[in-house]
Amino acid sequence: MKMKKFFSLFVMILVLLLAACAPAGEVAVSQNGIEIIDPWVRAAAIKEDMGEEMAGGGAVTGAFMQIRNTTDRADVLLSASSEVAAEVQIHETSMQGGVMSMAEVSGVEIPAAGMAELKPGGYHIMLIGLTQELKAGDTVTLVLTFENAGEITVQVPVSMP
Ligand SMILES: [Cu+2]
Repeated sequence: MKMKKFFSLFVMILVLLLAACAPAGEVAVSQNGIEIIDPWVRAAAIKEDMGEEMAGGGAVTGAFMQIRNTTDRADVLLSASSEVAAEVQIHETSMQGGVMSMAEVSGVEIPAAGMAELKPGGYHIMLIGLTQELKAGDTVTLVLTFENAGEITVQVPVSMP
């Protein structure tokens, strides 16, 4: 009786542990061994009083996601593109002398059987020169180019931070 109770407690803990290890996010795309998990783009307005020049070149936003590499060799996110932005760059945010700044990087490595996280304050995909307003509930098509996995197209929901 006592032993059975102990065993059921053990099973319960095991189930809890396994649940904790499972990926929390939702896989949006799985292709060539790469999984794109929980992608989102930050909503962004294009102010009309910016004028035509600013509306084309001034509005920016960021795209964020987790990238899982299920293969046994490292891959690199090299670039991205989207029809809603004139230019798309991969950026890394860092603190320099107490000031937050960001710079373009040549790529983000996703380790073999590992993950990379693109999140506010870290690596992110920068959409520069938005061609349209991005409202929560919209969907943006993003094409990601990986060194090994090639091009992966992902539909990214727009949301407020
Ligand atoms: Cu940036």
